[in-house]
Amino acid sequence: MSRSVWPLYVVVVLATLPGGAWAENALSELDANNDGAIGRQEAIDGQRKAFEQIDRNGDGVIDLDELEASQAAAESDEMPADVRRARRKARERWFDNLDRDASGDISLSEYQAAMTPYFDALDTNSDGVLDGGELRRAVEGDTGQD
Ligand SMILES: [Ca+2]
Ligand SMILES: [Ca+2]
Ligand SMILES: [Ca+2]
Repeated sequence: MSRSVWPLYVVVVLATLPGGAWAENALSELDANNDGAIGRQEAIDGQRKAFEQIDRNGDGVIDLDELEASQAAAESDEMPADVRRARRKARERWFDNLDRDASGDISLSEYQAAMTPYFDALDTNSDGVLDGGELRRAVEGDTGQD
C-alpha cells in the first residue's frame, strides 16, 4: 500500500502536473533545457511555478484551503475514505512543518526552504540532477532512505 501512496513532498513539488505518467510529465514540465533530467535551478523554478498555482488568490502565501484544493484533483473519487483521511492528515502535518513561523500560511521562502532538502534526498546518486529513474523511484516511495 505504501507503494501506491506518493510521498507528499513529491506530490506537492509536482502539484502542477496531472497524474498518470507523471515522471515523464515532470521531466517535460520542469526540464527546461531538455537534458533529460531536472537540475537544481529547474527544480527551484518548478517550485515557484507550483507555489504560484497553489496560491490561487495570489496573495503570496498558501493557506491550508489552497493546499487542499490543489490536491483534490490528484485524488480520485474511488480512493477509499480512510486513505483520503490519512492523506489529509499527512497534508496538515506537512503544512504545519512548513509553516515555520506558525503564521498559519506558507510563504514562498518557507516553501522553498522545505523543498530544497527533498531535492537532495531524491538525488540518490548526488550528481545534482534528478533523472527519470530517480523521479520514478521517488514516486514508488523507494529513495533508498528511511
Ligand atoms: Ca493564497
Ligand atoms: Ca508562515
Ligand atoms: Ca541524480
